[in-house]
Amino acid sequence: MRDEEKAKKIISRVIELLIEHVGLVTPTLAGREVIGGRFILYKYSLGDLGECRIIVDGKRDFMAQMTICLLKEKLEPGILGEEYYGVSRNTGFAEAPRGVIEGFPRGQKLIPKPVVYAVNGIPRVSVESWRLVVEGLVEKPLELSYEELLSLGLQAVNSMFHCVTGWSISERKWEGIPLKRIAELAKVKNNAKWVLVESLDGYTTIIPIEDFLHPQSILALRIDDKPLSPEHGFPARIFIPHLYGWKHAKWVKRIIFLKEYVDGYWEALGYHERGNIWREERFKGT
Ligand SMILES: Nc1nc2c(c(=O)[nH]1)N[C@H]1C(S)=C(S)[C@@H](COP(=O)(O)O)O[C@H]1N2
Ligand SMILES: [Mo]
Repeated sequence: MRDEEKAKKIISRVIELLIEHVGLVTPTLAGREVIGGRFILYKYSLGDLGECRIIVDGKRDFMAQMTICLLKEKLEPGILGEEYYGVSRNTGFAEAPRGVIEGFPRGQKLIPKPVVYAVNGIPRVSVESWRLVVEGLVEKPLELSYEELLSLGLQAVNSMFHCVTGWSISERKWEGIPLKRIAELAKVKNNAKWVLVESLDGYTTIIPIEDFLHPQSILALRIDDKPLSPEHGFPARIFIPHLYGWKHAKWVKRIIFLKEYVDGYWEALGYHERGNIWREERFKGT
């Protein structure tokens, strides 16, 4: 199979480089996943070293990219070079997405119910002691309780939701605090370029400031007139209609404004810095 051949070619090159720098490594194919009907993700296990994910673009005759997740102390990312390593970089910002809830993005299929994702499990949250912390490049760090958030006033956003793996759910009524409002309350400094969101379970994701401040971006507390359910992120999750689902961190604990880009959980595994659904920004470098 052609795509698998391409993946094999990349993994052999990676292994050569690894052998040169760390010694003998044997990859074993651990899984294959079709993403967005267009990319094929091959997961190779590298034993102790971690995992190597190779993404092949089935349509264009070109090896899209790969990202390698290794024990940091064993291997510095730089040695694989930009071509082979999913180098984190700011690829610039999109024009404002045309009609955020209009149309249907390429490579997506509607399914009736969202799939629940929880890479680190579903945390139990006591809403009385839960606080949203807002810090980093702000003049006024915040610590807000659930009640305080509610009192800021909710904005409804009727929108679909799109997971990067290719499933979407139809329009729902998401309600929450505009992220722009939170940024204003914290008096975000103008050198802030990225927003790292951290969840109670340790999950993280990173969002460009432009997308964070978009008028339809909210810290969602409710869906379809009910509070979020525990598995869908109670008490609060990010909801940004024009970004893929992995940017919608559930069980949010901390919002940190940063000057420089850092990888979150999926970004470290090769997912895109921004993740705009209209530009099909699924993986870094695509
Ligand atoms: N804390 C946390 N947030 C998360 C995830 C996760 O594993 N942990 N998965 C993300 C991904 S990949 C998607 S598609 C959506 C899925 O939302 P759902 O579980 O409510 O369907 O949650 C996102 N937020
Ligand atoms: Mo996702």
